[in-house]
Amino acid sequence: MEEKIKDLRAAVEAELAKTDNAADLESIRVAYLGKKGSITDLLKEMKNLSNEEKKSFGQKVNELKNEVSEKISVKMQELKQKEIEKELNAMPEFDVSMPAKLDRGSYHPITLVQRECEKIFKSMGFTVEDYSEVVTDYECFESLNIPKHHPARDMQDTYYLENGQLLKSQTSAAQNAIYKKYKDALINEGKPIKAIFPGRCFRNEATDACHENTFFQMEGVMVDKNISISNLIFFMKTMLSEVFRKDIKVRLRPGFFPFVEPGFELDISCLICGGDGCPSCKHSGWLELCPCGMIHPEVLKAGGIDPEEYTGFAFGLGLTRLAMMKYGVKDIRDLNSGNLKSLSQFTDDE
Ligand code: FA5
Repeated sequence: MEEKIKDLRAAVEAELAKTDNAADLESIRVAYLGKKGSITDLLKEMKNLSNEEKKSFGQKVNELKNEVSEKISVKMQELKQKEIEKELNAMPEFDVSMPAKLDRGSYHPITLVQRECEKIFKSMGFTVEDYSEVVTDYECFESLNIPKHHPARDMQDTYYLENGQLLKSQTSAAQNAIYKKYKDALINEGKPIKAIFPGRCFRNEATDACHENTFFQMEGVMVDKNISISNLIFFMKTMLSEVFRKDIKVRLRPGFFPFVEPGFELDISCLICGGDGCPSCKHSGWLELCPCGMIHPEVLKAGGIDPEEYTGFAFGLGLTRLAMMKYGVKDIRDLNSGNLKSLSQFTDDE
């Protein structure tokens, strides 16, 4: 029996030394330690031994079993380690200090167009103002000559908070605050009010290729003595020729907004279809881009400015639509989609 144990130990060691893969190692384990394995078989032979012999033989077989099991698991670790080293050696060498090949980030087309407009108006002496997205009913409507229950509110249904405030439906909502901010400099120092205020607007809107429920406008106002429609037309023309840098067809037609008198709709010929009509322009060939007009006396009064002494113009440029026309985006919803693949094509060098 002693002899058998010695032989088995030697046999296992010889086989382990030869093995170089996990599958062979598993076969060795089964051949020696499995239910019908050689070491397990030794235990079955114990029934022929005396009680005294059984005790010492059983102890020796168990020692052999533990020893073989330990050797197999050590060998398994060695093989795994070798496998990892082999895989690492097979990998191509690379320079960890090389810059990663990542997609370059880009500005959103609306940001690009907004910055361009800001640059143009700043160069003409306008300040750029920031304004809250959550405003009061007074700011968004009442101060703009739109009392409660006025039908003009229907066009600008928006999202209301429980405290009565609302998400602004138009950047005109900042007009009153701007007049109040700059009126003293106008009245006491003769400094004209020249401000633009871009911002996000919200409307409870059925969306289509040219309407979104969240979009950007850029409001502009100028107030001084003797401001007339000619001033308004000059600034509108300059802005459009600077943004598009090519001839575009524009039309000015009467438009009604309670906060301007007279009021105009400034449309541009659709640059997606060249004026033939398509979903982007509701098949009319024209796109409403920048309503404008002379500021209503009641609105100036609400801002603390005497309409007998001062006049002014205001406009509400549809920035999102401008981005569509400038970059040939057929569907306004693509601009809010967050689809990086389609938005990244507008990357510029800024
Ligand atoms: C206004 O919002 C007025 N506050 C503009 C104004 C300012 C008039 C100052 C006079 C003086 P309107 O609702 O038409 O007007 O919107 C102005 C522009 O915003 C539109 O011409 C259009 O370009 C854009 N716009 C309006 N609604 C949407 C919408 N749902 N999705 C995308 N753009 C829109």
